[in-house]
Amino acid sequence: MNSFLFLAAVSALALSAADWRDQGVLYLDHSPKAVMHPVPIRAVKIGEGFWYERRKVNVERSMPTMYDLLEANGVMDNFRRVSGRKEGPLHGPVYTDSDIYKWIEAAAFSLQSAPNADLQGRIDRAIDEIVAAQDKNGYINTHWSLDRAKDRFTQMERGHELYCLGHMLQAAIAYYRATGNTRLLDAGQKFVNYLVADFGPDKRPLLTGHPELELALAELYRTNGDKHALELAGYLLSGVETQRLNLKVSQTNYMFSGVPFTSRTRLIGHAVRAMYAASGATDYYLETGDAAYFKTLNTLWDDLVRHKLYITGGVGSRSSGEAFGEAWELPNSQAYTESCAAIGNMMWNFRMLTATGEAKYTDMMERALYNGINSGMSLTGTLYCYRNPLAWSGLDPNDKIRNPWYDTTCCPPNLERTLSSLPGYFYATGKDGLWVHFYHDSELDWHLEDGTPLHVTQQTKYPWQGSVQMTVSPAAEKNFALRVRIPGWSTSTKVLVNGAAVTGAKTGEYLAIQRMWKPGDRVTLEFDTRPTLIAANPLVTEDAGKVAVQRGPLIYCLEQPDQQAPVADVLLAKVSAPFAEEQKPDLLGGIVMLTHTGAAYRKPLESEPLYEPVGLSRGHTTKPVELRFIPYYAWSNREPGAMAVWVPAPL
Ligand code: FUB
Ligand code: ZN
Repeated sequence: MNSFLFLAAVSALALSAADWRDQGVLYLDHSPKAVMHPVPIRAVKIGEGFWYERRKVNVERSMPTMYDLLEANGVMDNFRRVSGRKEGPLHGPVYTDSDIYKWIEAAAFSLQSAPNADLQGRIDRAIDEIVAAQDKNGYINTHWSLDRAKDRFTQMERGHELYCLGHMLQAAIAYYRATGNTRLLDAGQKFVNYLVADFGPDKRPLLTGHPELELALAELYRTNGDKHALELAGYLLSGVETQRLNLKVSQTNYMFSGVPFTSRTRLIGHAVRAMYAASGATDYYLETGDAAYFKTLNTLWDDLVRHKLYITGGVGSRSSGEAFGEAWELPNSQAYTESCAAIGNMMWNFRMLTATGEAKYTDMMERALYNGINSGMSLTGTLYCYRNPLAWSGLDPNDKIRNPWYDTTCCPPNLERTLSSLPGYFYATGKDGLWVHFYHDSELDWHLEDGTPLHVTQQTKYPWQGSVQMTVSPAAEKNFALRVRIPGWSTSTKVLVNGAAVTGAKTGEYLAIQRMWKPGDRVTLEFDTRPTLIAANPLVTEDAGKVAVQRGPLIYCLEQPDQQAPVADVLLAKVSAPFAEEQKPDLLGGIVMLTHTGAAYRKPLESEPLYEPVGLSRGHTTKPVELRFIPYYAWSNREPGAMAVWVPAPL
């Protein structure tokens, strides 16, 4: 049997054996190093509250309007051009195909939560156009077709051929898990089969350039058992082709994927590439248990949290090369912090969580999700941030941070797919029970790993309030461990089962409550959401002498419309003074606003000299003002103006 037929046989066998409906955002049921198995998206219904409105807007506004914009900007015409269905020019940059793939993935995730004939119709029409543009040999990429077909795989550092395939596979898998339909998956598998047949150490060299295919190949392997896909991921991560392709790879190279993954010692270069490479490498570790990968992943993670992480969960300081900076190089207004990079951070940490069960990874996911990712989409769902800076001068009213469309429009559909896959991040099963990662009004209908049906509800106003009421109802009395996450920001937490206190809760860890659970058992969690002032390591020079405000998982900021003085002129007066907390149901979709005593320079700083002798301290000429903080994610949803996360304070 030739390898193509063999693969087809493997694929058909695995596809009929596994129930597509039961596969989560990551399908880890057979992954040897996974300590938990995420539940499928459809098992979790998100109720009223924080994410409900965001997700509703995502389905009703964001995805339909983004699809229309993809059409209007010629993304689908690129496929029609290659299939011969339409004549015209090629549109967009080299990675343009990936945007419709990410959109399909987003829409397919939402179908896993609820049917939607409009989105389903759009997906089906898009798939029809895509499949029609595929070459007989399986190759598909509209940029490298027709007159450019002769140049395929000649510019692998920048060509994005495999990056686009990675997104195609992810879209195909999400759609398969929504519908059981394998049309796009078959097309993606055909391209993979072509790569496996023609490329490799003893064949033609291959390189991803922009990592992405690696994690998609691992998920393909999990979906249909195609071992060649996993081997291909390992080959790409190994960086073995650097020499054969005569690439000048250095530690500061813009291209991240040419470097053998296990030789990395710090996060450098393009931030999204780094996050996707780390995600793919974690996937590879989850399947193979290769210890060298795990060691490198831990080294990189430490580099991230000790040196390169924004308080919002955003990553990537520099616009030049969309890259990480040096250690502690974390500028605020110049922060690049691309939405896709924060999403990549969440993706990587989800994988690290499933490999270890350590809550520090869930904390990181939550930090990115509520702040640096959530800021990426406007409350209307139709304007997006590509960059997510932590300060904004507001001096140039034409400088718009939120836009409906970008020439490189990678972030909008990435934000959409994150929101539509959200229920899939809430729970996972393990061999001895259930893991609870996130909190929100919600309902879980699933089962333990021995098959016992399990219904769990959460009632909460999280993140606005720290109290979570859960009911835990196995179909019949059952002894198992319920692992509830105690967030790293909750410095004192109470846990009760049926009103009786449970001891042992530790901040930033999972608490395993092992007992005989009966239908209707009640778990109460009381997290401490009191606002906290955070200081940065003084080596972060931009934040020296400043504080940031955190309440629960939310990072706050000052925005001009709420202030009594220019944002640039204010200080937080007394760090020991308490915050006032006020629910504002009609402001910015409903928020808790924080107020604190502050001071403002009597003369606006913009009228002061650039330099002056020490001793003429401007601090003596202040007047009292009230500082009003809003959650960072909600900034730039009103008239354009200044914003600051880090505020000067007498420390
Ligand atoms: O190169 C494809 C995508 O475009 C990257 O992930 C983003 O950073 C943007 O450069
Ligand atoms: Zn992006």
